[in-house]
Amino acid sequence: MALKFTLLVLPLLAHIVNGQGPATFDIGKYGGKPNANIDQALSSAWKEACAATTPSTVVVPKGTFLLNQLTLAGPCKAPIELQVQGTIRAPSDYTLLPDKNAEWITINYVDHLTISGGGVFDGQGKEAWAKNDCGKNPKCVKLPLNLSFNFITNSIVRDVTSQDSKNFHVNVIGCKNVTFQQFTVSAPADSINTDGIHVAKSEGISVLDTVIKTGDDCISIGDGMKELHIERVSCGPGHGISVGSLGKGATEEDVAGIYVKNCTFTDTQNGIRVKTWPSAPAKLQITDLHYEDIIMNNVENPIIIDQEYCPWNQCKLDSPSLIKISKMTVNNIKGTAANPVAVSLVCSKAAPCENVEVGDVDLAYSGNQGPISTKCSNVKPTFVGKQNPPICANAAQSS
Ligand SMILES: *[C@@H]1O[C@H](CO)[C@@H](O)[C@H](O)[C@H]1NC(C)=O
Ligand SMILES: *[C@@H]1O[C@H](CO)[C@@H](O)[C@H](O)[C@H]1NC(C)=O
Ligand SMILES: CC(=O)N[C@H]1CO[C@H](CO)[C@@H](O)[C@@H]1O
Repeated sequence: MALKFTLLVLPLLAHIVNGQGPATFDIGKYGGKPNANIDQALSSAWKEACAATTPSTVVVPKGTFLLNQLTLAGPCKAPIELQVQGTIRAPSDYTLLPDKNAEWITINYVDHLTISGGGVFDGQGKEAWAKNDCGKNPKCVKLPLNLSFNFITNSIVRDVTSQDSKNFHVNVIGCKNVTFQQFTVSAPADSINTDGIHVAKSEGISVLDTVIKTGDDCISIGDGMKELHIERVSCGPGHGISVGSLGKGATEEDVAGIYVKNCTFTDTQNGIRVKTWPSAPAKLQITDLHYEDIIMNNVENPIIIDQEYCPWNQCKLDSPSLIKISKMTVNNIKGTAANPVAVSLVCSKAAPCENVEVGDVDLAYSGNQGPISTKCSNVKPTFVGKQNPPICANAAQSS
């Protein structure tokens, strides 16, 4: 222990003594005070840090700080870290956000960004959720997201919490090689549309060792997502890890390479899910989906492909989804279902699922709404290992 300590700490001290550690830009030096607004202070600290030609750290120290709305823009001249030790709090009334079409905190065009520090981004969503009827009303007021990452590359977000976002907690668009590690999302089960992490049009995103408790999808995967690795994520409450919903935009891009491994779902509406809209224009491919070593604790729909996704009767079922799902493997899924239909693979008549392989599924249903069952259409999976319950065994399967 002592030896390890010396080995680790001495070079670090030397580094700092030599003046080669990252330069620190504490918001306190820019007028940021606890319990007061820090839009200006954080913006100034970021601008100076971003202009530095050596690595820099912007520090939001311990304490609670108020932030109305901010864009932190790159490109920066050197790697930059945003260390949030305290709590950054949004106004509870979203009508106070200066730009109602923008996110609460937007980070654009930064390479080698680290967000760390153990602190909290508090979206103060309670008032906003009460007003959100976007599930039912297409003309609803669009609420701001919490943290928006656009065109961020080679970056890490670790050891911070996003709490009570007014809308999606984290939105990742146009990013490449970004890892979320020991990231926490926390919002109540009844909060509306508070997806944990939404990723789309990005490549090489990892979500590791993360706890997501929210009112909507834990992780939602939009179009154009390539190479997403989700490992050791615990999800619940929430709506599970979902690809989609996809299909509504004619220009949506393919989704490829989704790897979900060693995750736990507890009291969620879904476990692993793919959802696409019927009567919708997009013809894209969803391919290479791999799910393994997953525990389901009282999950309503542990394994679900729904190509007739149509909540609140917002669409017609008469023409099938044009999206093709292929190369999907599901392996070693254990636990309990809260609904009798534990596995539902409802693929599109227009583009049946292909190369679906299912192995070692062991799910139990302890409720009283009938025996455990599965539902399959337009899919002929291959099976390896055991299936309990038997999957696609009944006559309901069509093709
Ligand atoms: C939170 O993030 C989402 C996604 O970017 C955004 O739509 C929302 O407006 C953000 N703002 C707040 C205050 O939650
Ligand atoms: C991905 O980003 C991490 C974190 O900045 C970096 O260490 C790594 O080298 C990057 N990987 C590639 C392939 O560029
Ligand atoms: C859900 C699940 O399988 N969790 C396991 C993930 O991996 C860690 C470490 O290997 C185990 O401790 C978990 O039980």
